[in-house]
Amino acid sequence: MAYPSAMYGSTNPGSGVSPEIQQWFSTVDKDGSGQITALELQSALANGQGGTFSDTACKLMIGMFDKEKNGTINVTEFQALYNYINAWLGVFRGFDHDNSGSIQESELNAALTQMGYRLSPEFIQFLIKKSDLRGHQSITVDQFIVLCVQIQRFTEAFRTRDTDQTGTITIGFEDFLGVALSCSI
Ligand SMILES: [Ca+2]
Repeated sequence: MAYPSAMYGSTNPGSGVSPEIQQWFSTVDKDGSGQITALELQSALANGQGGTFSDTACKLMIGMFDKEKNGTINVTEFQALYNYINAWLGVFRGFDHDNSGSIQESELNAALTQMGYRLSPEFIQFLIKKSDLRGHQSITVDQFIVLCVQIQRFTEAFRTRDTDQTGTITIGFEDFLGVALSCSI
């Protein structure tokens, strides 16, 4: 088993918020509270990216950038999230070789291989099936983000326990439950 290099982009938003982001944020933040929820984010992504992101993907991303852990993000966090999504869109487009707008088995295999994972064809098929519940044999960009983030979280949890780097760990029951419940989305 080979470990991937870090996939997270910087979550540091830097100092300024661009006018474009500020404007988009204001449109989404209908009540002007200065905070947006996963639900509001979902409507923004539906309008802004020409597709609808799943509840799971929106909650995942809000959770990643919501520093106060109150389920909402402010404009600075929104900009970091926006950059993060754009980076993922770039990765996704790079691996969608046939420009179908979705990732097929061979494309997912290429993507995960480039990220440093060595996974069997059977496991790649399992990942596709798990993401694509309607049996369409392909995954969308938000499913791709959720999948990659989840794999990365579990990999990180595994790596910290695989101290001798053999690709095998012994794990206690409670530790196992802790990993499963904290890494799942
Ligand atoms: Ca494709």
